[in-house]
Amino acid sequence: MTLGIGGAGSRLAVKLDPGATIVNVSQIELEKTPAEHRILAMVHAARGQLQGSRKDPAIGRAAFASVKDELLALCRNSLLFASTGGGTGSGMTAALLEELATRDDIPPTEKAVFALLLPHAERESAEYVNNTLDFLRGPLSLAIDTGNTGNIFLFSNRLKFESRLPEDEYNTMLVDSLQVFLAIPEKCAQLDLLDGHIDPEDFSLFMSRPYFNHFTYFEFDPAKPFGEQLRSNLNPLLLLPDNPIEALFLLEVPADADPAPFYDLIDFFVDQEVTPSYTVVRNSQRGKYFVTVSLLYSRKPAELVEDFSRISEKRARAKVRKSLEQHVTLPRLEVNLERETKRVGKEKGATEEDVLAVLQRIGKL
Ligand SMILES: Nc1nc2c(ncn2[C@@H]2O[C@H](COP(=O)(O)OP(=O)(O)OP(=O)(O)O)[C@@H](O)[C@H]2O)c(=O)[nH]1
Ligand SMILES: [Mg+2]
Repeated sequence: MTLGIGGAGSRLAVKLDPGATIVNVSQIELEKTPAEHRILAMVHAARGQLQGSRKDPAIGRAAFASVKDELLALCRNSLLFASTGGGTGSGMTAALLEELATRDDIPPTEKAVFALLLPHAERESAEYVNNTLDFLRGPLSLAIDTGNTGNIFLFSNRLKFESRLPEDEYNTMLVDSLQVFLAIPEKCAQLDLLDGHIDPEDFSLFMSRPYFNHFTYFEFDPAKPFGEQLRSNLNPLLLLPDNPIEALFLLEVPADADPAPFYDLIDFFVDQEVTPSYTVVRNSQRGKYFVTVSLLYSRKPAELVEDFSRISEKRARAKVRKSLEQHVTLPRLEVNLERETKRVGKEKGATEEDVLAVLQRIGKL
């Protein structure tokens, strides 16, 4: 089952799965996206049904009440898409995550997997950025702490803006990329097995773990260290990963090539104290080794916010810093300027008179 909430969420969900269910507060936006199932969430506003959440997550949250039971049932064992910037996607998904966090342990087979789309902070509006910060720090962290979500993919719009790509083309890139990862169990079933074995149950269990999932894929050259190749082939559509807690890989070996290089990948992960799940298959269609790898990693809320700011530039970093400052209260330091200056002056080899003269000149004393 695939679910899409809000504008971006709906477009991505339907692109991945034409049978997806989409949810919106806007009847117009709902009708614009061809989907098999559409759910209109109601907002009881004085002016009747709204055309959108005006980038206000409070409206998305309020609308969640009207579809709560339906969404909770639908999100079981589902893949849910939403942007973290818009009002509908982030508000409704925030309310859903908070609801999931209140549940007793959700069994692995019923966990929801989240594909979240983050704005490119340097180029997108302050509302989108602030909604994202609230979302990452609050509901997302809460739900992960309770262990009640499956994997979380943190997609970013950075490359879309940097490469000036049309929205629909970028959506296709995101979905195609995700498909490569999701195709692992199918490839394991269809191609000739050489070593290891990831069956659909193993794959579902991996997906049900409450961690961030950074996946990527590339042609692997067994003559070079795997770690270097992984670092230079991280997925540019996703936020950067941290050290993995769990890992999974599929190595496709060309016709007549030796499967043994897969031991390099195992050694690499074992060095990081991770025992990976893996499958090695023969794929005669390939001229070179091809690896699809997924790293599950965990982040604290503040680190998540930093990850988000790391992909942004100066303007956005200032915005993120301001927002962090609002939440971190630093103790006030009482400093006697004259005493402190004399101390620093002494350390630096200047006489007290030199330092005091400078301070007087700049009007500090
Ligand atoms: N890649 C991509 N990004 C999108 C798309 N549509 C919106 N966005 C991004 O998603 C964020 C806005 O969220 P939307 O999903 O449009 O908003 P919404 O959830 O419908 O909420 P409201 O419209 O405010 O009610 C911004 O960061 C946009 O750049 C899309 O089709 N593709
Ligand atoms: Mg919208």
